Amino acid sequence: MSDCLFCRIVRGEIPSQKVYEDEDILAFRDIRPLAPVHFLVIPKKHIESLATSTEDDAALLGRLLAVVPKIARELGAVDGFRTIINTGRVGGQEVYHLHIHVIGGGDPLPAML
Ligand code: DGP
Repeated sequence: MSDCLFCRIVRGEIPSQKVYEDEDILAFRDIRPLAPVHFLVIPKKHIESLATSTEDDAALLGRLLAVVPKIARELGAVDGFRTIINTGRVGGQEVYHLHIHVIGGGDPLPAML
């Protein structure tokens, strides 16, 4: 998936404000932040969306979530945060490379439901 936007960010072809990186995972600030802290956590491997992930991705999916609290804390989202995974057309997914939004660091967010 060489022309995928987030794959290009992983490869450093498009600049990003990285907040975490390891062998399998990259996290960087969202270009259109909805709150003082808003970053995206992505697998370096191209997975189109949560809907196309498989059982084989289970450990990686777990790790994507597991790195969230530490990064959120480091960036100042100390009173909580919201995690969102938009999936597919109905889910409002814009970029088709799986990502977790992490949003916080400001006033309490409105209830979703
Ligand atoms: P969504 O697919 O709707 O879950 O959201 C995609 C998010 O990606 C959106 O909040 C804006 C962000 N985004 C889009 N293009 C770029 C980019 O080039 N750099 C960064 N850092 N974020 C981007």
